[in-house]
Amino acid sequence: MLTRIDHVGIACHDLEEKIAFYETTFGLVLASREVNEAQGVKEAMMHVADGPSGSSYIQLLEPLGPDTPVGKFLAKRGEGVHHVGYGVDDVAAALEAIGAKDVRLLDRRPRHGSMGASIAFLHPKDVGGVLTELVQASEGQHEGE
Ligand code: MC0
Repeated sequence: MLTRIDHVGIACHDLEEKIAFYETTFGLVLASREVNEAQGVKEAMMHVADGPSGSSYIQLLEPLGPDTPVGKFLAKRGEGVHHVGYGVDDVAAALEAIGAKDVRLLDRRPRHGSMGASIAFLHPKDVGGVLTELVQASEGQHEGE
C-alpha cells in the first residue's frame, strides 16, 4: 500500500531561515512554496531524491497562527519532526482499507496538499505517536517528474 516516504514534515518558527539552512547545510533545492489556509501553514518542499515510485522531500512548516495544528505542536513540543508522509497510489482506497482497522482517520476524504497532491491524516495516537499522512501525488509528480 505504501510506495515510498514522500516527505518528512518539520515544524519551525521561521520558514525562510530553515529553507536557507537546508540549502546551505545539505544542498537541497526548493521545489515549491505554498500557503495552505485550510491546514493553517506556510510550507516549503525541499527536494531530496527521486525514486521509481516518485520523489521525496523535506517539508518545512511554519504555522499561520498559534491555534493551528503546527502552532499548537510548536507551543507544546518546540521545533522538530511533525509528521511522516507516505506515498500511496490511491489515497481514497488506502483510507478505506486503513479505516477498517483500529486507526482513527483525521480526514475521511482526501484534502488538498502540497504540489497538487491529495492527502489525508491518521491520528498519531493510533500510529505509535507518529502523525501520519497519506499522499497521492498529482499526476505530474509521478515517476520522479
Ligand atoms: C498533536 N499530537 C501529536 C502531534 N500533534 N503527536 C505526534 N505528532 C504530532 N504532530 C498529540 C499531542 O501531543 C496530544 O497528546 C494529542 O496529540 C492531542 O493534541 P492537541 O495538541 O490537543 O491537538 P488536537 O487534538 O487539537 O490536534 C492534534 C491532531 C491535529 C493531530 C488531531 O493536529 C490534526 O488534525 N493534524 C492533522 C493536520 C495537520 O497537522 N496539518 C498541518 C500540516 P497528549 O498525550 O499530550 O494528549 S499540513 C500539511 O502537511 C500539508 C500542507 C501537506 O503535507 O501537503
